[in-house]
Amino acid sequence: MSTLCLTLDEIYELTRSTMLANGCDEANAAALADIIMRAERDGSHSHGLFRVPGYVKSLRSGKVDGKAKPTVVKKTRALIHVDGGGCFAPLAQAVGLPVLAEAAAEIGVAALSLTNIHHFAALWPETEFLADHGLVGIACTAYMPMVAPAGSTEKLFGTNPISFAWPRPGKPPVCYDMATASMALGDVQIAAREGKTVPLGTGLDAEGKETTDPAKIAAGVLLPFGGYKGSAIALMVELLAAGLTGENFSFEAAENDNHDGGPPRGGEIVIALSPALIAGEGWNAHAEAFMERLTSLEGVRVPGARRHANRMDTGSRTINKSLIETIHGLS
Ligand code: PYC
Repeated sequence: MSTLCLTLDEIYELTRSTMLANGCDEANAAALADIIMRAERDGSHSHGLFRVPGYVKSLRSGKVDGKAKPTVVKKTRALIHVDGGGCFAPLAQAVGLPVLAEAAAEIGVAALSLTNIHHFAALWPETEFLADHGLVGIACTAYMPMVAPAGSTEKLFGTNPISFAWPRPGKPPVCYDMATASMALGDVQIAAREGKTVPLGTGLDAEGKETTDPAKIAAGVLLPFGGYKGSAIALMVELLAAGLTGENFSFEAAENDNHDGGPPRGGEIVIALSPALIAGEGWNAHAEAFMERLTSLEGVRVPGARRHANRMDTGSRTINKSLIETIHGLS
C-alpha cells in the first residue's frame, strides 16, 4: 500500500477545506475537521480521513445541512436537548456538551439528547470531554441496520456504538468506544479494501452463511459481539438513542435515508454523572486503588491507553495515498 505523511495540521486543514468546498460553513467545517484530526492523531483510522468521502456525499446530496445552526434547550435542570437542524454531529455536540457538563457538576446527573444530527464519528470525544471535566460519561447512538439480532440472519440493529469514560484527575481517563457489532463497519470496510480476512463470527454473507471475507460481510450482515449478550446491549442502544430521544431507530434511519453513502439522520444520548457528588470525598483515591489492582495484573491494559499513547506522538501520520488523492479530488 502506498502512503503519504501528513502533519496533524495538514489533516485538519485538508478536512476543513474539503468541507468548506462542499457547502459547510466555517463552524460546521471546523467541528468536523477537529474530530477527524483527533481520530487520526489517536490512531482511530476508521473514524478519520476514511470518513471524508461519506461526509461529502451527504453534503452533495443535500441530506446534511452544512450550514445548520444547532439549538440548545434546557428542558429541566437535568435534561438538555440539542436539535442539530440536520448538521453533522460534532457541531451539535460542541454546543451541547458544555451545558451538560455544567448541569451534571451542579446536580450530580444530567442527560443530553441530540436529535436531527448525522453521526458518523467515534463517540469517545463526547465521553472524554466529560471525563476531562471530572465527570463519568456514557454515550450511545444507533445507526443503519447492519447487525442481525442473536438468533436471526436478518439485519435490524445498527453497529450501535457505546462509549464510557471515567475521570482520573492528573491522568488520561479510562475511555473506550466500541461497536456492539463484532467489528465496526469501518474496520470491515478497511479490511475489504486491504484484501484482508476477518475472524469467523464477524458476520454472515448475503445467504446467511458464516464467512471470513469482509467484502461478503459488507454485502451481508454483521453479528453482535458476544452472542445474546451483545445483542441485548445493541437493543439497549436502540432504545436509548432512538426510543428515548424520539429519533430514528436504525431501521427507520434506513427507511428515511437517501442512501447516498453518508451518515443517516439519527439521535444520540449522552449521560453525565458526578463522582464527587455521588460517591463524595475520596472517590478518586478509592477508584485509583482499584485501577492499581487492575493494572498490576499481567497482560491488562487500560481501555483507551493505546489511543492516549498514540496522542503523545505529535509527528506526522501515515495515510493511504489513494485516500488522500480521492479527498483532493472532492474539492
Ligand atoms: O462508527 O459505525 C460507526 C458509527 C455509527 C455512528 C457513529 N459512529
